[in-house]
Amino acid sequence: MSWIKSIFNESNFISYPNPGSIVFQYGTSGIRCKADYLDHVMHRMGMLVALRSMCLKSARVGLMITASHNAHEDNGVKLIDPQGEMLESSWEVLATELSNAIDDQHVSTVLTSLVSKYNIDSSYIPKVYVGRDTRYSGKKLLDAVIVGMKQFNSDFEDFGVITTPMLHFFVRCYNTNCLYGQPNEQSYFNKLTTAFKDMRNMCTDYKNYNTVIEFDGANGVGALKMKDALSYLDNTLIINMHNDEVSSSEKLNSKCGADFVKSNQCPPTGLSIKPNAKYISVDGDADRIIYFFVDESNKFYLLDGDRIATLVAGYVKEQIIASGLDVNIGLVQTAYSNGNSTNFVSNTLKVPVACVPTGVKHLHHKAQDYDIGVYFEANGHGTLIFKESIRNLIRKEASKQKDESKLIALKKLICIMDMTNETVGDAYSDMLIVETVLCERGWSLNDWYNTYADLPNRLMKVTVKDRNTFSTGDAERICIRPLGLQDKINSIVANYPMARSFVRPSGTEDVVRVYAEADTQVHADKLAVEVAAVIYDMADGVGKRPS
Ligand code: 16G
Ligand code: ZN
Repeated sequence: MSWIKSIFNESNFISYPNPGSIVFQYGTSGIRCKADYLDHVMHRMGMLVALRSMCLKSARVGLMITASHNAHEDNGVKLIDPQGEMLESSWEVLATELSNAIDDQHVSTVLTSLVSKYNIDSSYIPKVYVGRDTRYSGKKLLDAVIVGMKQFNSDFEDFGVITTPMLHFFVRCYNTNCLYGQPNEQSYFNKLTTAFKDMRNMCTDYKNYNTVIEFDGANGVGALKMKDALSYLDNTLIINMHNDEVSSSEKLNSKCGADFVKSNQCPPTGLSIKPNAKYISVDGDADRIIYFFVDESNKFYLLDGDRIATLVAGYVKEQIIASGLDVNIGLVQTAYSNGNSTNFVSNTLKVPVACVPTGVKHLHHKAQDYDIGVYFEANGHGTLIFKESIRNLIRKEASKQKDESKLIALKKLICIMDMTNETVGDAYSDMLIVETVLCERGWSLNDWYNTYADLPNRLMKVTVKDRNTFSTGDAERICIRPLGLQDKINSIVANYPMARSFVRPSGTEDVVRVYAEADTQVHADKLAVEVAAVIYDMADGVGKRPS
């Protein structure tokens, strides 16, 4: 009998039956659905994460329980690979298969074939870090994960309630022998915030820059951890907390947080809006961040992931030039990035831009092609990554550089590196970087907003009978199936100036998404509706026809 089968035959094996009412899919953001359906999924993910570690010869891996910006009734799970990156794709397929397996017999068959495929040796001790967001359901789901991990005698550490990016950071710390930092909250805040304060000390003239931030914590873990961060920041930033009620679970992401503000293009509820004040919203697990402000006439201005990317890429490029190093930088976006941000990056910043399909792992992967890769989704999820050799080069040059201005640029690059969580998008780290660049430039949010003008745009959803009949190509910019749809989109787009539109099946909701941009808001709105109506007609639309 295989060693896997014998685990299932032990008298103390605890069974978590699959009620069979839902089909699960491990997508770009793991598995997510109503928390009530997740017990058996969590138990199986506990076993899978243990095997992932064993397969990697006891490297430390991570498991995060979160449903990010989803409503409070939902929950989910995401696995983290040893360098703090997303789980390898071939294992995503296994996670899907395991979650849908009908009974223990089926689970043990899937695990047995996994063990033989990867030749996993039972003598490796699995090592896992686990964490969860503030959702009420998290604790119970964690218990199921622990049962699964214990069945494989895992050595695990539970970090309790933490942000998703913190867990990614801790996993990398462990596997780099702590070269990246210590795997604990204190070291995380110390590393990032010390670099931020060092850089702040180099800034002599703040001009229009304002240190006061109105912080929308989405009533989630981002608010909790920002409170912890305050003692490290030593008043370098004045952070006024809003939407920080983590004890009332149903308030999580409710009419607040980064996803709400970005999707609805309006301020969150739960805070008063003062003209020209600086607002930040994060999402329910604090891996996304967006900025916004309103002017005296109450007009709303959003500074999203595209804006953060251009701000950061432009600044880092300047420092590279000033340092005299021969280092390349590139920016990675998705089709959702505003056309004018892409033009600005290529034509004004003269930084190469790549476009990849939606989902952080695609952006992260592409960013690795550059010495320094900056990637952001328009929704505010992103970071920058440095090649190991470039990180070492910058530090080495700084240790021997005699030229004062080159040395300053190198020191600034080191600070930026040290305040970056390179493993994944991180609202806290991203905030420190944005605040640094704004301070260095002496900019208000209005100054930042005026760097270029966004093209008016509109997002829509269409519900169809089966969104799996849709497939896309060219980084989601072309719709391949249903056949003939792209031709129709092209002819509609041709009627509007500066227009662009694309459609893709959502990975997280049962809908097809439509993006449209054009010279005016009226045109963008009309374009979106026309494209949505064509989808509805060609793909068995459900509910009301878009109008
Ligand atoms: C997930 C992705 C996010 C992406 C979004 C798209 C990660 C960690 N998260 O939240 O990057 O923008 O899905 O959702 O990869 P959609 O497929 O429903 O449009
Ligand atoms: Zn998130």
